[in-house]
Amino acid sequence: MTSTDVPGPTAEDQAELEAMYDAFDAAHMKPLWTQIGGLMPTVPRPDAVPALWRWSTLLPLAERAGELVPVGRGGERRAIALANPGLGGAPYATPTLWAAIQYLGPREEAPAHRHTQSAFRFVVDGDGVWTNVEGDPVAMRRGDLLLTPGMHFHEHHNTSDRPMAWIDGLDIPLVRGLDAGFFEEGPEQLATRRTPPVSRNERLWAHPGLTPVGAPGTPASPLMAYRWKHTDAALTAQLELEAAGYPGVLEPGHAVVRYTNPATAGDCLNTIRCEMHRLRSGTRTAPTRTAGSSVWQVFDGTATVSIDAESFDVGTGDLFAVPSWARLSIETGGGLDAFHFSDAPVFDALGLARTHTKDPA
Ligand code: GTQ
Ligand code: FE2
Repeated sequence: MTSTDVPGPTAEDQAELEAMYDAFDAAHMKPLWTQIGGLMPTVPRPDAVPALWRWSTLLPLAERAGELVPVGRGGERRAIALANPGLGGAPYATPTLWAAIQYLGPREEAPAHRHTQSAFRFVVDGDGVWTNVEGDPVAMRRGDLLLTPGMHFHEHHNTSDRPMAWIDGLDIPLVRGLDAGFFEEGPEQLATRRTPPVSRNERLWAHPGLTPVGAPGTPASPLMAYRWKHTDAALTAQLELEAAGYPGVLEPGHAVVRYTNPATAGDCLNTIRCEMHRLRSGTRTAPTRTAGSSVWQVFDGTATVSIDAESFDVGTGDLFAVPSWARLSIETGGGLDAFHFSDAPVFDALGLARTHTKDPA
């Protein structure tokens, strides 16, 4: 008997199958075999798409919110999230990362609170705001990365007569997906309006290679501020060494520093990796795919960014999202400094980290 002679399902068989699927539905059960392609794809198939937000769009809208919307208890922060168009209207830049522009007018204050979500601020321009982290006043200035690890009380206050805007990065979608969110309001009064030039945590922890003996180490960084002066010097030195013929740079013309916990050399936050990239003028990075999603903000310079089939021309302040396993390449004519944050620590911790670099085409 050949296979063409195998009798097909009878009407009776069909009716039994349909009854079984109806019974699955009624019992809240789902068979794997009808959806395996969507559940277990051969490579990640993110809903998030390559997306671009221009600073020239974000900043005027944040200024408008500054005119129309007060900051205070309840809303907590005047932060406006970047919503990836692939994520169905959710206020998420990627499935794991929140990215927002936050704005404080002259003399404004954002009240104290703490939460299990980890946070950082990155300042593309301006100064005048202080963030008190556990009562320790930390100045926010151009090029600085400021941390608020999970469950640290924090409040922000603008001591100047000028407004200030910056970006926030948090693991809000990850923590939401894990149902791990806890949130507490802090005191109504600011912990302090003091504005010391150097925060207590920097006085303890901001000395390269020197660990304060007796100070408690923590999984997230005990250092809350990474100053542009240091970041810039590290990148400058890497590229100078490369130019002098010494090894140690990631790829030709591409220097990267990672913001780390000085007590462990691990990532500065438990769930978010932060890095600053510098591309020498005329550099193009090798096209790379990485499991895990990320967001970039141009700090200085211009570039053309290719993410899968998309291509964006970007300049200072512009942000773009890179979905998991999207092919990324960055090309700059005049040179580029770009801040990058990702969910890489989560992928590392769970054994999910993968990366693939192709030869430049
Ligand atoms: O500054 O404390 O963009 O709690 C989102 C949640 C900022 C903050 C955000 C927050 C904050
Ligand atoms: Fe917060």
